[in-house]
Amino acid sequence: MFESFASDLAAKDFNGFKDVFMLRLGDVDSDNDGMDDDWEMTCFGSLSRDGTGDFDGDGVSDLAEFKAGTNPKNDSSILRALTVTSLSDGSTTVYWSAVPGKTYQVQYKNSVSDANWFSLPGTMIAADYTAAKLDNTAAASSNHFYRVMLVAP
Ligand SMILES: [Ca+2]
Ligand SMILES: [Ca+2]
Ligand SMILES: [Ca+2]
Repeated sequence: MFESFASDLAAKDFNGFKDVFMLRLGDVDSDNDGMDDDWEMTCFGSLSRDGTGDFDGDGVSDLAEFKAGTNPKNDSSILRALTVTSLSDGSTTVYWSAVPGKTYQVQYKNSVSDANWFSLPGTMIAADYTAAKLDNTAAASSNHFYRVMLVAP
């Protein structure tokens, strides 16, 4: 935000009073590929990548890394489940690599062949580079398969 007496910043602004202008520096996506220009310039030095490529070859597209907040030039920087721990009372905790401030949803299914995923109640906002979610629904005897999803802001 800034104030200016300039008469050439907005059309027909001839009254001589100062006006308040808002300039948006971030979140500009001039090539409409879903990735902010600032981020593309910082990571790749140009806007030439369209998001479908996988610069670092970690299996996650540049666009998906932008959304996840991971580093598209580092193949160890990806969203992934890290470990699952189960206690004897049947409660299970899923840990994953996270980016602070991003929101995640953990889902599970009882068999790999099941068609549908079920969401554990509640999303969570990561406070650190590792996030964890407790699953009280997992009975000690059953299998649960997990996935961690990024929730769009
Ligand atoms: Ca862009
Ligand atoms: Ca990648
Ligand atoms: Ca990466």
